[in-house]
Amino acid sequence: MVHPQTPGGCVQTSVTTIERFILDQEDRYPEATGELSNLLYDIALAAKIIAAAIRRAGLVNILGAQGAENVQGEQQQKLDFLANETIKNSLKHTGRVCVMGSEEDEDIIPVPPESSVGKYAVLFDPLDGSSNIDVNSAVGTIFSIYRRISLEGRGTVADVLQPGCLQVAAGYIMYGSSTMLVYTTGQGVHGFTLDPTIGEFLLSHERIITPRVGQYYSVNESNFGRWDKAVQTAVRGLKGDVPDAVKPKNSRYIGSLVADFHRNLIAGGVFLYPADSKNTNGKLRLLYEASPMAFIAEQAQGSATDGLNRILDIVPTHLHQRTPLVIGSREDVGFVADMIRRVTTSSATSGAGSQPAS
Ligand code: AFP
Repeated sequence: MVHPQTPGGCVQTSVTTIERFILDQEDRYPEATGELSNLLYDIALAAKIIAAAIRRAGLVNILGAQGAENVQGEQQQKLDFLANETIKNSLKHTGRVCVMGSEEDEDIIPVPPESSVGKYAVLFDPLDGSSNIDVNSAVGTIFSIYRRISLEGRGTVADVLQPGCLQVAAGYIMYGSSTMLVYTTGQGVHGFTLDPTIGEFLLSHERIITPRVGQYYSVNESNFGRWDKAVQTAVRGLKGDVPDAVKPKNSRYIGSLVADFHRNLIAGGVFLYPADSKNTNGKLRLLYEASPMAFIAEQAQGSATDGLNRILDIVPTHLHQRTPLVIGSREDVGFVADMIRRVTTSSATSGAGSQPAS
């Protein structure tokens, strides 16, 4: 990582800020208007405000539930609310956005009538993994940007219901031991670490490539008994049941998608949130979680499926749609798909169905 103040006390005089990096990338496209670059800075600014609030959370009385429930019927945490408002306020008056969608809001979020509109639709999960907030574990923000498809006026729901393969940018901010912003505009994946002493995101991970085979599998195994036989067999395989097909992996699971995904992106691994008998379409949201992470995974040469099908090809039908997710190192995601396909086919031919194994 590049840090302006090295441990020896020597000041590093050549650093790449996120602003300079985005501008350098934009220079490669003479037709670029700069609108997307500015939108990415707007998000980076919102991230700094949220990071500062999270750092102070233990000191000021903003930890804990706010009282209201969000559209998923979950208790909204105070920091969820703050993060949601911060992002909306950072984007709605910029003239770069035509409509927004947030995991915390039931409907699309229009740009206020007094503000001009731009050509982008932005979707975000303002504070993912928020049940970890009270125990001081890593949480994150996830964002996804599409070019509008409506021709004029305020954006519409059609602008946000686009398949992930049409994203123009996606990224996440991880509020962990340090704050990191990782994004892609379809030109590779780049990571920046917030230097709190100067308040800037500095380039720390240029062109991230995820290992083809990972060392970790990440899944909430307390759901094991609720998975169908195909998923159970795949997870057993990752643990070492079929060493000829896949090297046994170590388990790591935080329960905060950004943190679990980020670790596997850097170190290699596969994250799974399959469907189960309670969450029959999986738990994670296609638009706010799966699609942006899938875009990043593919740009880092990893992959992402719903178990069988590519996430980026799914055409959403509603804002808060859920999907099963298997994401990470390419060969590991492929192994899970192979196992699911094999067990499902053999259960269908034997007439046994793919019910949970005993
Ligand atoms: P919260 O935001 O409610 O904590 O949910 C986090 C999340 O959407 C995602 O970040 C995790 O990967 C997943 O849920 C964890 O779910 P389980 O607690 O069921 O394992």
